Amino acid sequence: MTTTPLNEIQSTSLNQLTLANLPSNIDVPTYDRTKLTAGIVHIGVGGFHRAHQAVYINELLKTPGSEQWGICGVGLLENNRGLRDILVKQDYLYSLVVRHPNGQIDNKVIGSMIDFLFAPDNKQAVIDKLAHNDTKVVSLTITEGGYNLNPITGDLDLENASIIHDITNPEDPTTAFGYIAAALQLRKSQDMKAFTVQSCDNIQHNGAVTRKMLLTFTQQQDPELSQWIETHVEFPNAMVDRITPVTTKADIEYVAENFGLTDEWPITCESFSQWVIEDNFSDGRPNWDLAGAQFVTDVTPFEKMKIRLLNAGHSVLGLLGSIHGYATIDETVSDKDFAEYLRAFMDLEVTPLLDELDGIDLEEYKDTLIERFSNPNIKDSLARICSESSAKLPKFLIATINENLAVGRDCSLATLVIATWCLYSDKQVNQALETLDIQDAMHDELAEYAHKTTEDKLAFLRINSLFADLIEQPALSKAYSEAIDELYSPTSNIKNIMKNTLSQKLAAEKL
Ligand code: CS2
Repeated sequence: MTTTPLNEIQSTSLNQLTLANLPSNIDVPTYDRTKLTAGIVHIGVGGFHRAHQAVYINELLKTPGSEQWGICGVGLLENNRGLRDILVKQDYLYSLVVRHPNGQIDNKVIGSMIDFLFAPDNKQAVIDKLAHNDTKVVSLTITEGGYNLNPITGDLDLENASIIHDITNPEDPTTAFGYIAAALQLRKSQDMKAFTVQSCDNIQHNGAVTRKMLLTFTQQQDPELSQWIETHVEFPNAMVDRITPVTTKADIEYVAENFGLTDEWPITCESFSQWVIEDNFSDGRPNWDLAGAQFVTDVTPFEKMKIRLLNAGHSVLGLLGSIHGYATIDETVSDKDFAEYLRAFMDLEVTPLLDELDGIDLEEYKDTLIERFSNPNIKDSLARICSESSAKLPKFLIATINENLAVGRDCSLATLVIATWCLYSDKQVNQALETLDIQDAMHDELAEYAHKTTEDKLAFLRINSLFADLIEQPALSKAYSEAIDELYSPTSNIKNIMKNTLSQKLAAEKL
């Protein structure tokens, strides 16, 4: 497809008025948006929310009788100001470009969001919205790091400065937990029903984790409130899935050029989408199943399968591919050495840890993952995948290493990924010495430990908050130091190291 510079394209702004004049090949909301009320308040309106939950609701709203399930977005972070301005300008509409692996493209305008509150400007407005009678579900995509979960204790990190601030200043919240607690306090004092807190993040048992974090938080703040939450608030677990790359200038240009539409923040995503939800809600819920979601009584095996295969698979490709010099997931996985390594990791180090799932053929699931990763129309950057690895890897990958070690199973493929993460955090360049774009809340600490690797091979593993006592496991520390030796050798080449690690593993499996 050719692209014309933005300033040469005649385009109209996307908003409620311009909707009527869009080309007929864009699916626009046909329901009456003025009739919608916000039964859902969503905290964390990133690309994923706009490609996933908001799209399910957009579908559902086509069914009459669903008008109470509009979405009010909430941005807690200062850097959400720009998003708020764009959404307000566009009447909370945005375009969704769904790119299939075969090149087919579905274009939609999503209309399920009807309001957006930017918390730094008016905290009370957010608390009041959460406490509003219409609000039945408060959903979250606050990223893995947003839960302030200490991966070692499995509990809320009570040393985190924002958490300490929010516990001691209930009237001046800054975190999701602070806002939710303030709103539930208001509802409790007014004898109102509780809302459901629904996590949509990639955390195993995301509902149970959210519950535990909020109960610990409120126990410190107000034990009576904590008791009330324990009795009245439901936290359904859910598995969420749709690959949603970061929006690029090319995505904005695509929308302008093909639809004559200025959308300052369109969303591009893959065609695959899945949402498996436990059906526990405090005060009603949308019939998401009418829009393609699945309700189950226990989501645990679905979550584990997805996080340990898809998300961990992404991290495997992300870290190894970054050192090689690749920029995107599709580029990395279309290299057969990377595809083979990934498949062996999935088959030999993850699959033995997964439970049988009714109606799911794991072999087929893994084949589909590789197909999805290979989608040449989804340019999912390795920088996005590797961002916040310190919040992701404990759940995606280190958990797998621990479970394998506990039963004496080799996990050299995952171990090489951890050693590569050390090299990545230490040198911060790829094999061609090009600088890597690294975003991580623990960036400085990761670099500080990684920098000590030449004098102490195991230095990186001494980051206790990530690895706990992994270093004490002889099988692990042996495989890790061998990987470090290879990665730090002057002639090191990541593909050769991957090939050696894999062939040694396969040879050992045959013995
Ligand atoms: C990715 C996920 O952040 C990551 O590392 O693995 O964002 C992934 O694309 C989604 O979970 C797909 O559902």
